[in-house]
Amino acid sequence: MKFAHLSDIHLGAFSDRSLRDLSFDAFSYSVEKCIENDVDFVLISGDFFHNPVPDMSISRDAAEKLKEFKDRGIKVFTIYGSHDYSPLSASMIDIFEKAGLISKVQRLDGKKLLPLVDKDLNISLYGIDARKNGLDQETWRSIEEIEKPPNGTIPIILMHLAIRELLPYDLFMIEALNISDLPKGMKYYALGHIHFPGYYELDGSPVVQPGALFGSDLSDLENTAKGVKRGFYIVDTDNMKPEFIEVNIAPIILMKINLDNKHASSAYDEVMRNLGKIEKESVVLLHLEGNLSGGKQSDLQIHRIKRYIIENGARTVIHNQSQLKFPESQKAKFTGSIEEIERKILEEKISSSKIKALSVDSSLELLNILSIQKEDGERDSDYKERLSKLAMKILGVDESD
Ligand SMILES: [Mn+2]
Repeated sequence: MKFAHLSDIHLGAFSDRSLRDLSFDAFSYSVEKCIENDVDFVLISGDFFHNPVPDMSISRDAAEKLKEFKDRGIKVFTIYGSHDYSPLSASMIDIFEKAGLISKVQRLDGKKLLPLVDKDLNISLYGIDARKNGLDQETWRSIEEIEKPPNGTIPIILMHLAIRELLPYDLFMIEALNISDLPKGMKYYALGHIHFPGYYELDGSPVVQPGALFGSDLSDLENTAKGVKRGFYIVDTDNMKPEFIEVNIAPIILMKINLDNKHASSAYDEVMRNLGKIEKESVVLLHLEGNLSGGKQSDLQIHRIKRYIIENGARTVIHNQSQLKFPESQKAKFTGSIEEIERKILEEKISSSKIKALSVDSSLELLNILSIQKEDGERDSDYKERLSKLAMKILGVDESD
């Protein structure tokens, strides 16, 4: 018997359309590979979706893929990840479960963890759901007893949390369990949460972390560009040996351009000078860094640079200039708290404005609207409407106009 172990698929992550599509393609390709390899069941160790209530189109496409498993009698088991768990509303995972496309594994009786026993597959699945950030280990720490699996079944546990021994070097400071904290006696430990692949053994049983299937943010993509492998595992239950199936859906290229002591307007030329051959359909991560000698944001001509890279074959360009510093002279004109600085800048701009402007207070109110967060489960359209209603009110515009 064979099973697949995937994790951190994060469907619906990324605002960039191409990246969101690629993350779905990675899942779609993995489903194909699972079917091709004749797996009997599939484990997903959390973060199937990036949000508990994802976009309708992503949910539809995901349902279509899960249906391909169902039509072939391949059962899919999951736990909540920190991203697809919602304390307030139902999660899309719950809807898929009700529709019979996926089964949630966690069974708790007070402080006792029970297995989900599947007689057809002869497996006992234990699962620990994640909660929101920081609470990932809370459920696990509260468990006092684990019910024994029925004789002859294979015990497997799914967990969405960090294990110290499987952390990459640069995450060493995050809160994590030790391998010795894991319950003994399982034949396979299906981990999720950390976006790097990792492998360990506990009393001869594999402790496996597939990592992110594609990634959920730019630092994941940067790690892919630097050589971190993306994919999932297929395990033969005869020998419990996990085999990594690489999922390389598009080339991801990191382009770092150092602009130390250069004027902002030289960015375009520097990119041209450093631009190697752009692989077709690649994702280019353009990182501008360094201390500029002069110039301002608009001198960088980001749009022109992006257009050039796209015209030369890239699928998309994601630009990051968090490590780029403009000259000191442009900074620190005002000092104080953020609120005080905002007020001073507005006072200056409004007093020098030749057109009729809003008052400083109204401008600040308007600015504050932009910091209102979307509520958990709120639809994009409802959120936009809520914000624009508030803005209209401040502007004194009658909505029926
Ligand atoms: Mn994740």
